[in-house]
Amino acid sequence: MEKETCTFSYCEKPEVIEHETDLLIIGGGMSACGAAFEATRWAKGQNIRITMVDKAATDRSGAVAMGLSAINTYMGQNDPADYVRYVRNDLMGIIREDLVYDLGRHVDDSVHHFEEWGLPIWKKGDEGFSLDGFQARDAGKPMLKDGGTPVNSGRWQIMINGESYKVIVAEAAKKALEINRQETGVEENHFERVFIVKLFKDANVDNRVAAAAGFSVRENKIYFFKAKAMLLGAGGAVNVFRPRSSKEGQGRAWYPVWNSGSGYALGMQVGAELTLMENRFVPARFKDGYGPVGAWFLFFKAKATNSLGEDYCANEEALAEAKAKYGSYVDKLGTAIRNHLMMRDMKLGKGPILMRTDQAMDAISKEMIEKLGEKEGKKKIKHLEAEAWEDFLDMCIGQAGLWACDNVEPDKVPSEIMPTEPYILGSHAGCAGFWVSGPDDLGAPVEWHWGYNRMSTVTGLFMMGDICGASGHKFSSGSHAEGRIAGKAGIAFILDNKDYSPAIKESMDDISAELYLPYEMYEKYKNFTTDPKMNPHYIKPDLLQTRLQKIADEYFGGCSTWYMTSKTMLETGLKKLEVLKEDAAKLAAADLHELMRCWENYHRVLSLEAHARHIHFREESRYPGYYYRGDFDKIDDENWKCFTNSVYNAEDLTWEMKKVPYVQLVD
Ligand code: SFD
Ligand code: AMP
Repeated sequence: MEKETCTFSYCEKPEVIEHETDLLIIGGGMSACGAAFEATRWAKGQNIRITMVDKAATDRSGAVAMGLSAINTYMGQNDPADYVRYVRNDLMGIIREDLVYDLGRHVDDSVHHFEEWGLPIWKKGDEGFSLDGFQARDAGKPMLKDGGTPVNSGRWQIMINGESYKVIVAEAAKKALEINRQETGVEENHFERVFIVKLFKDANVDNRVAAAAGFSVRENKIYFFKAKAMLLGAGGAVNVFRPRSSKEGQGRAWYPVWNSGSGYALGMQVGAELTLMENRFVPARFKDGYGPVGAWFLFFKAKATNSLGEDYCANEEALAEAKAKYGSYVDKLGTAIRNHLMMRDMKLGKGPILMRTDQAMDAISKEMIEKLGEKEGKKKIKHLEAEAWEDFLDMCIGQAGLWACDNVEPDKVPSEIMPTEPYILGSHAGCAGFWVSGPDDLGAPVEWHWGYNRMSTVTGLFMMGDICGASGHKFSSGSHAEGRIAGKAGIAFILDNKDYSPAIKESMDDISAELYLPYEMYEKYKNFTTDPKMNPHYIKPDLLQTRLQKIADEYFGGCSTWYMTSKTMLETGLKKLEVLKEDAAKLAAADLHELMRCWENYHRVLSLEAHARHIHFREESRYPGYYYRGDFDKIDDENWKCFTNSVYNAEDLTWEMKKVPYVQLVD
């Protein structure tokens, strides 16, 4: 088919705004806010300009938009080496221990800052019961940094009143950016509602990132940022697989629907090396509302059972069967294995799986009345019931709405939980992302360190949060801490390369034409049809997304095959994906919102392709409960206890795949 081009014969030419900076932060989420805060400190007095660009409004952008009710990574009295052991177990034995340890030794400082900035953190009360963040403050409990004792739900997780978590973290980042703006005298350094589409390499310096192009999602404007270094924190890939939610519920997902794989796509297209992209996260969630389960399992000590009331994680037969395939990894009962055991029971018809919220609340009530007496105990129980609702109101309002609609009173009836569709991410219980340089003081192989912490294999391009690979279980606090690590390293890189000035070979006209092509397509062909959704000349983003999700779901191990795939299924799906990628050149947008949808979906296509190619390369089932290779349904440590790395060549659309030895650093 002839390639379409944009000559602005049909759509209006946008205004082009060129912005030169030193450090460009792409994203405005947890990692990006950490980066802005830390980079500003190190840039002080150096006349280094820092700019943040976010596709949304930073106050509520990213995964923490709705808020959270726990901070899942806090060391407290724990040794970071233990944190490494925990992450390694949960991620089936293969992680970059240097990155994980590095995060563990820095993360608490981020949490202490959150509290100083106003985040209410639960504390242990005098009689051993928990006080929420406000009660703790009113009772004069000390802050964490001054020795206050948090309420740990699990070993690493602490409870917060977190509805405004993101607003609080964003405020500090925005303040930092403003300090930098005043110091450097620039007019503007925080761009919201600008969607970055593409990165560009330097015209003269080999393998060095130099610029980023995007467009405003509100105005007819294209933005072109030139920078000496970039920190990429644009989050994971959501809505890549066909979701379980359908029709009027469609659009609901557990992870943020607006994180569309830009983080992966932007880095991949300039050739940054990826690692463990086969990994994914399939969270067990409250059915249909996607409410997180952690607080219920860990804090309320609820048990999940099959419909017969049996603990599916304690079934001897199931455990023996799993051990025969997946070996000693089963003993650890990590997230993937718990999923695997739940799925087994569901496939045997022992569903629905139920979270016994009623029994948990009952046990807590008894304990409280026993310890505090009838009156005080009942008062405490009321407060706890409110907390159970707030767990969702803080971070997944839809789930609270669904409970209310279904007349669910969690203290009276259990609720269904269910494995969701897969998500590609690297900061929660998953580790898909880029291969980065680590710290040099932790005994890691020399080839894991090439100068600057968290710098990718593209010079000047740093990765953080969801897209920094092989180092999951960072969560919100760890992503912030990783942003700070990258922010500091980015400034060091700029200071060490003072004479560099970015230069690009592409013209602004060509870049504008590429970004606005979907507009031109729509305007050119919109009259060839009676229904603007259907057209022989173009494809609208929602239809492209439907095709993408169908391919992912049916060929790459989505819900419809119970997460099962194989060499032949992957190869068939990859062929369909190639055609879809070709068709993406015919994407059409009727307005700015759809223009964003077009590019979001293109980013999803690339993220999914990386995911599928990695699953294809790794000939074993390393992550049962996340996905299965039916043709290699076992863990094969002899051949596959290694990282799987890849590089995408966007010029000729080829992939280079390789194994990289895993090295254990912590006993
Ligand atoms: O309950 C572009 N997370 C949890 N972390 C915790 O610590 N505790 C919890 O309780 C957690 N849980 C949880 C969590 C997330 C969600 C959605 C729910 C529940 C319902 C995980 C953390 O939130 C997560 O680990 C971090 O936020 C990851 O940080 P980061 O920086 O990697 O991603 P981000 O915060 O989503 O920010 C992404 C940013 O990129 C922007 N962006 N900007 C410009 N151009 C583009 N093309 C862009 N594409 C994206 C976004 O706007 C955003 O600012 S629980 O399940 O365990
Ligand atoms: P979730 O709400 O499922 O995202 O979990 C929040 C935190 O609790 C994460 O750190 C999870 O790894 C952990 N978690 C969730 N469920 C369990 C469980 N059954 N056992 C141990 N840890 C869990």
